[in-house]
Amino acid sequence: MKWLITMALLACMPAMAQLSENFDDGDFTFNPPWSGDSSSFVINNGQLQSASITANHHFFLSTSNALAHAEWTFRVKLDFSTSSLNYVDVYIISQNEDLLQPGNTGYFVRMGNTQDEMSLYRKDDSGEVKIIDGIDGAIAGSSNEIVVKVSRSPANRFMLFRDIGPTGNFFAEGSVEDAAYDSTSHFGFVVRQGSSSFFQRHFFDDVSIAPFIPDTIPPQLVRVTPSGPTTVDVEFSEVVEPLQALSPLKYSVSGGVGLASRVDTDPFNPKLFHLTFFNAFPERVELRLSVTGIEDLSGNLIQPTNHAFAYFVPVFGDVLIYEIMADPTPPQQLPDLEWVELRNNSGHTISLYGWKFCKST
Ligand SMILES: [Ca+2]
Ligand SMILES: [Ca+2]
Ligand SMILES: [Ca+2]
Ligand SMILES: [Ca+2]
Repeated sequence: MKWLITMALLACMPAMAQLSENFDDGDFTFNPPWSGDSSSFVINNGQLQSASITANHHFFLSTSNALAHAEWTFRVKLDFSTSSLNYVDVYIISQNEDLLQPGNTGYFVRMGNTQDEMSLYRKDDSGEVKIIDGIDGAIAGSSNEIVVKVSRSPANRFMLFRDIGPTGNFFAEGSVEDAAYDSTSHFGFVVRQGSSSFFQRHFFDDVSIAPFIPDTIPPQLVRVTPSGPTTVDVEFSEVVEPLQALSPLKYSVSGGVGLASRVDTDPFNPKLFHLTFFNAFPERVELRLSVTGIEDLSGNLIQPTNHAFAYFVPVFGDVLIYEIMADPTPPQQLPDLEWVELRNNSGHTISLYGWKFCKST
């Protein structure tokens, strides 16, 4: 009887299992099963690869998924220059197993088109609508490997991120609220290819669909490093609202320095910003950088915070060579290494970036 009740309870539970697929078993027909234009795909070296050799072809593969508020991540390699006739659509939400059914509804990430961008679209019965317009030229290379992350909160806020390279750093493409389609039956890939130079050049891997986990942790300042008499680099613990972070009014320095005059993004690290101040930093003085009014992408506001730093150009005597260990095979209880011990005599943090240890004669 207990067994019957357990079975009945299990049958009532919604199918909310998460999906994790790396194609490493070499078979997309089971565990989990993917279906659609099966003859137009193969698994090559643990990746799903397009296999169609038909010009002007539009083809798809999809798998079952019931999570419509989730975090989706997947890896895509487009081994060609994208264009208006050569792109992929990754359906994160689809009401149909057949992603290309004309009346299908849902949401997809389009990678490529005339703008060589990565954007989020809503697919309505009547057509498609771009709802997050990604930065133009983001995937303008002749071979593009991208990890894509999309999340949708219970309040229907979509966020789209890209990591090109990949480098391990996700850049935000944007966010939008859209509640049109609240359920899903499938996830999948659509390839649109033009001429033969685009055949078999689409690769997909490392798909994960996991329940949405809300971000309730405010951003923090993790690093403040002076880079010159009026410039300092500031790094946050996570990606923050770019419009807020790019406002010089959000940053001020004690000791009479005052507000920043400009803020620049970093091309490689979305958490890093380069600040310039109107006034020079007094040398060898502990200053405090205050940051206010900056939120993470979920709207959590940074706590009132300040971070100490000191700017100065080291002079003779600030850094001392304290010990030289020149024995490559030490007698006992020491690692089999040679080293030089430096002592910072300045009372302030000194970056050794760019320093060299050399002999003058
Ligand atoms: Ca499989
Ligand atoms: Ca794989
Ligand atoms: Ca764009
Ligand atoms: Ca956060």
